[in-house]
Amino acid sequence: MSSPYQLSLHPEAEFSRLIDDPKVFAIVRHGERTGVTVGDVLLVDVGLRPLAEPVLEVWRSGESLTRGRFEAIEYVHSDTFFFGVIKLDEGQDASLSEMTRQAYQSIHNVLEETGFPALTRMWNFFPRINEEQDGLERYRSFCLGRHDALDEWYFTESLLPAASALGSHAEGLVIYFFAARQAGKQVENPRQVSAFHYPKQYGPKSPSFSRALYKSWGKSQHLYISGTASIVGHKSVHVGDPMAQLDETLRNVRVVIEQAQSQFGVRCQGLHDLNNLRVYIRHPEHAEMIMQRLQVVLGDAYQNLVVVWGDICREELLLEIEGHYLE
Ligand code: 3EB
Repeated sequence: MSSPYQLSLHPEAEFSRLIDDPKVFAIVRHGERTGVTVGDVLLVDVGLRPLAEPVLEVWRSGESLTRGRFEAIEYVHSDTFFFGVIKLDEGQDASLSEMTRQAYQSIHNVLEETGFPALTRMWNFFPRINEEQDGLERYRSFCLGRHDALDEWYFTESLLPAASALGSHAEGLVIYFFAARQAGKQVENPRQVSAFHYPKQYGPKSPSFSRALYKSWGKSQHLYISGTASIVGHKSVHVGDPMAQLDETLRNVRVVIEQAQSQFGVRCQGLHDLNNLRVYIRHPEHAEMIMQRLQVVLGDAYQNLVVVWGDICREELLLEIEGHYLE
């Protein structure tokens, strides 16, 4: 079997062509607003402003697809993979942790119903991530709701998906995700304490994600690398120094790739082999120097870079990087 789906990056100007491409099943668009628009293509606006082109992440598949809605989730799936998205508006009545718990419960329900029990990759976006609300930072509140929902589910730590959780600058909780029929393989980073084992000082319930997930689709290999930051052990390092945080983050991403190579024979040879890298930057004024350095580090692969304005889940972290290897 070859890869069931592909990812490509495009400038905004190509939007109208892509939305009419019969193989495109989802477009993730960076811009000011949050929203989910349903049509032949699932259009996901995540509320992260782009700091450069390209701004469109385009998911394509040659497989025959089924589209549907379940509770608040819009989805599209083939025989082999599932893509879904949920957007919830924060009202007066439910806390962020309760909303997150509900969202993850719905995700569980739809995956149970359609027969895709293995979450592989998840993205979570919501505003004011570092703000305190009812005595708890909103990121920690999100982690609490996610943890509780996954606890009720069958989840064991070794099955946790790769994930990213970022602060957007638009209203609403948006979660989009991929799932499969069979589980992938967890990849952790020996330089970092596993996020699901972070000590209590970072919140009442630990963040439920794997550093990366390796998934084979027959002969094709995928490596999903979670949001990665300047953390060594469980501590943030290089506080106040964006360039040193960038170097440390790249070191962490490289080590995760090396782990995937040595544990599972993943053919990804390094950063330059990734199909995409998404960089989240807390302060837009840091973007230029970060991008200049990435241009040097990545060479030709710099064209696979998406750069957006987003808040990282710890106040002192200035940037975060995620990526995909899809062959
Ligand atoms: C970290 O390593 C940085 O809560 O889903 C990165 C990726 C981070 C995913 C999540 C959080 C999440 O802890 C933050």
